[in-house]
Amino acid sequence: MQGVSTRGRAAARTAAAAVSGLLAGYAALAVAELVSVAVRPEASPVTAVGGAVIDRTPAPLKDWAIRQFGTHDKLVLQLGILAVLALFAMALGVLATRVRRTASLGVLVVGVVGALAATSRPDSTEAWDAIPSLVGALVGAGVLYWLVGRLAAGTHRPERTGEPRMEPEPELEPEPESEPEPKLESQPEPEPEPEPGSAPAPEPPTDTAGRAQHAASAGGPGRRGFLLGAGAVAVVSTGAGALGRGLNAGTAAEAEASRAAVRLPAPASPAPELPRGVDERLPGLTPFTTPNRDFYRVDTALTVPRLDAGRWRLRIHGKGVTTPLTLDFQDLLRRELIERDITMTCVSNEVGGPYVGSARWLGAPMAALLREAGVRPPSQGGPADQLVARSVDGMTIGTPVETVMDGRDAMLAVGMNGEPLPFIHGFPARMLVPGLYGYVSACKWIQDIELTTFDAYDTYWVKRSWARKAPIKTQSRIDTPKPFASVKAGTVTVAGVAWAQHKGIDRVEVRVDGGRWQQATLATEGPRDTWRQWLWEWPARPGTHTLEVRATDRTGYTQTGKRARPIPNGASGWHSVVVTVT
Ligand SMILES: Nc1nc2c(c(=O)[nH]1)N[C@H]1C(S)=C(S)[C@@H](COP(=O)(O)O)O[C@H]1N2
Ligand SMILES: [Mo]
Repeated sequence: MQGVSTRGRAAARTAAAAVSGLLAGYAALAVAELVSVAVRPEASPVTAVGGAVIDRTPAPLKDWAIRQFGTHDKLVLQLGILAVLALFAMALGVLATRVRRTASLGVLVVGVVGALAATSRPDSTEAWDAIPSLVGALVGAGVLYWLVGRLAAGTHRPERTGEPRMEPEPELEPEPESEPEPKLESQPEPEPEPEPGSAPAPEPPTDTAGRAQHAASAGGPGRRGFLLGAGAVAVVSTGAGALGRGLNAGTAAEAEASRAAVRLPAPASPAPELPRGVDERLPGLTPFTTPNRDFYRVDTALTVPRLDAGRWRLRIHGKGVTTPLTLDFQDLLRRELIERDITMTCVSNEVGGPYVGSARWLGAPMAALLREAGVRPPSQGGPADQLVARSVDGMTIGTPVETVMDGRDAMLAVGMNGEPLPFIHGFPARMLVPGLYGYVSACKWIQDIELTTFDAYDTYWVKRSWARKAPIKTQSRIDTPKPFASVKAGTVTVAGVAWAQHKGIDRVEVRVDGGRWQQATLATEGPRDTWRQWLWEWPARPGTHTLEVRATDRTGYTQTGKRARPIPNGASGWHSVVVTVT
């Protein structure tokens, strides 16, 4: 039975080594979190690596992730990164029992990857962003080296006194990695580290088993020494991490206080009152105005920027700007604000998808601001045809200057449905341009507007093969009945929304099983930049049926049935829903 218990001890030792690796990783992340307080929260490694992964994810995979996980995609990504790190850390821990220094260097290499990710983020302007990852990794490497040293000491260098060792190992066994221990009779020659790709050692490495066996005679003290060390690392790391979290949260709390203190002024130009009939209020039908808590969110930010309105500035500068401007939040609030109902849509929205929402926005008109800065649209001889908005998190969004100045209600929004912008929707200010997809118009957490040309500069998504210009495509969606719903034969109300922002919806038609298109009833028309509800009473007969919808906008254009993926300039095709009638 000796063999079995030896193997049991070897397993326990491997487990302890894996735990050492985990603790080293935990310590590294905790310290990095703490150090990121001094740099910026976005420079903490998981956020940085996550951001770098997002930037490099091919569009189809990104679309897939959004489809699979919806708004949880970022959480899933972070958990995934943590899982990979945990596996890696455990492997390094186990490796460290053989080659302690090499494994500890491995931790440093992971730190360098984190540092590179942090400095390669678009919002990273300073090499400082590397510091949290590097410092964290140094600490992690030290912890691994130390803990595994205690483990080794516990298993094959028992204290003669039988007392647990409380102080760190006497700066431990000098390398080479293979132990220069007085050889125990039972132990084979120290094995050289295998070459990458070399044949596996003919014998399983027995030093672990040998040490474990020896540990049996060593008894508890070594194990206790390791456990004390491990416990200390866990406690100190948790403290450091919590402190880091707390301090980062403190900054966030200031931002929250600044948002709570905002008093939105009354608009100089209030939103036209919505006719009652714009909202049919049918069960299952999307409401005309989307409450803030239900409004879709699409962005690349792993940590939502929480800006202090008091410190916020917006710069307007670039080609053809005769008077560069720098505005603070109060400057913006003091302007003649407009209030408008506007329906926003994401270019990533699939036919029938959820990334569309309508809110009542309050903001400063952009055309007036640009004119004050001396900007003229290209049609009046201005030299800049592209307006590039930059956010504090490094997003760049390019909009045609002509469109921003063509008379539509392009604005720097500060209010959404009667409250300051929620943080996730861009507090303290964001851009909105009715009629354009968000990625070419709706910069959140905006801090800079540069006038330039489309020839001179490609923005974030354009670099990733999305279109430079992207007006929203006329679309319609069936909200009820839901796909694969089962409904009772008789009159079934089919209803949904249709949108063609800045054009307006003229007609919606529905057909069943590829039959004749039939006119749907339109809800009362709202402002031109909003969507429009529609409904159709369907005399439903038993069986499985396919419902399809298409809209015609006020330019006379009828939605094409030709299916297109969202990339490069928005999905097209008719939304269809299969239902069973019983
Ligand atoms: N800073 C920043 N602004 C951004 C984005 C982003 O990733 N970062 N995404 C854009 C996209 S693709 C869309 S569709 C809208 C979504 O705005 P919402 O999240 O408020 O609905 O924001 C736009 N503004
Ligand atoms: Mo989007």
